[in-house]
Amino acid sequence: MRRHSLFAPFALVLLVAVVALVGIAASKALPSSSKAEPSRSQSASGHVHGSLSSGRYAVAAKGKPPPLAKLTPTPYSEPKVISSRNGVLRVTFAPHDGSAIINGSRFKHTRTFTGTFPGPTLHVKPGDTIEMKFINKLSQITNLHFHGFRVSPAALADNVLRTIAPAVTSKSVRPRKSVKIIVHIPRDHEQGLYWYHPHLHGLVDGQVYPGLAGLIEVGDVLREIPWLRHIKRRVMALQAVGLRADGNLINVNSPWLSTKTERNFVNGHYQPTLTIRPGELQLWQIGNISNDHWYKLSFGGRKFNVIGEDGNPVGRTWASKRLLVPPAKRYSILVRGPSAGTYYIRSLAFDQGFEKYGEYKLMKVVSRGGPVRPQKVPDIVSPRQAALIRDVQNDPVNRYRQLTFRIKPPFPNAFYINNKLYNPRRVDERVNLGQTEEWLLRNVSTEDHPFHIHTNDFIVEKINGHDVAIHNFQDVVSIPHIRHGKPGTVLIKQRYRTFEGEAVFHCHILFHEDHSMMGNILFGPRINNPSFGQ
Ligand SMILES: [Cu+2]
Repeated sequence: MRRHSLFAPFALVLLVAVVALVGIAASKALPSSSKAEPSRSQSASGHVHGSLSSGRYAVAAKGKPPPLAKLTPTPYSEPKVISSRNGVLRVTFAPHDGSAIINGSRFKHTRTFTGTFPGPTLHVKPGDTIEMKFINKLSQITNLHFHGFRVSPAALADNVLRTIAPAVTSKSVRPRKSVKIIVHIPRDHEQGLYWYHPHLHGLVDGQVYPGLAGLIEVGDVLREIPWLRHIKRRVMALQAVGLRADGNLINVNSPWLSTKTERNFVNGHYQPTLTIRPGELQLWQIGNISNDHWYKLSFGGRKFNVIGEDGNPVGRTWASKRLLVPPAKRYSILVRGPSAGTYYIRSLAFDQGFEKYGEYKLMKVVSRGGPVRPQKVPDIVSPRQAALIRDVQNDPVNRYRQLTFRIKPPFPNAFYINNKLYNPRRVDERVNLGQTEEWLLRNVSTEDHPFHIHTNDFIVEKINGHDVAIHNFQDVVSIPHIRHGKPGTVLIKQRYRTFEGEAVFHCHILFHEDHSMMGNILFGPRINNPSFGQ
């Protein structure tokens, strides 16, 4: 987005190239009325080989920015819910280019699964099966990831190494071909908030940003707290996009897309208003399904009571006045209505090392109505999760690995793990089911990276060498950037519980992931270790 200092010489060359190429494209190919902005170049296979522009690292745009859409707050609402019935969730997803309503107005150059921004919320229970009919109506390849799910990463399930070709190609229009995605959710699956998005390496940023993302609720995070089962529940999908006054989305790779032109949306609404009664306890499940935005949530010094993180119930409730929500992170929190009045959920200023976010209002909270009898915030949420956390803490470490995250120009393919760029044909780490490992994640770059691994979640033991309280399992953790020459570090511990197959670990800033900050992990056969359960 903004100019990257190391990037300057390359950027200059790129700028010349962009101007030249866009000029040629505009004069030869595009009708003069076309308002489409230049986007990534693609080979016939759909893989990206270099970019016309470099997204976050694009050269600073010169001249006048396009006028931005004027946004006025619209009422709070939630995405449409699609629920499983009799153990099966049947749904058709047809990702396509088009337009969608964002904050009450229609915007072009969105990409959606079912026409809505964000996508529908899927409700499933542990033990259910998702049977999805998937019709790829994009002009490029794609696939689908169930972020945070502990399910098979193979075959027709949560397989991000799968390539789903377009159903319709520009050269020959064939009948719309659908494929199946079938995901069996284990009976003992953790219950909480998850999400879905495409995961085709090289194309993820450009598919998630314009709208190919939505929430999934698995079971009920309040399942083990019977006295709170009937409280008001909300799910909130956070997304960041740039909207132009002429009704177009600012392209993900446009030099005009920056923290200054992006606006933030809750379920597709700009600064919506929520209501709560004084003393009332509500469950808010918040998911950051943006392509690269970081939120630092605050309720004016009031406490967020965290009962779930990344779809995992906590053992014991923990509370915080601020919640850092890196890309892909989810929190399930209990919020208590303050005394009657108007309040705001703000995102506070946050320096990610590269992006410097300012403070802004995300939602308005109106507390009104008669006070309710205050419900108690539970101390213990899930004894079962607490036991599993203790077990994994006590597991002997079968192997210790170190992963170093580095940014090394030239851009855009500058994002390394252990000095390697992602190669879909290479297995980077081989592990075995039934084993427990510690990984030291080291960040030697000047920006934070949100680390994510598929299939098996982890506990975080240390950050920058200091012990941290372990409340719950996670599937995303921010690796802090280098400070005063000292790499940022996070020590995680992970037990490989179920499902053989190949999956990935990567940075969840999607531009970084697309530009190779990713590796393949092979979950090999179970090595029997009598001291472990599953
Ligand atoms: Cu990153």
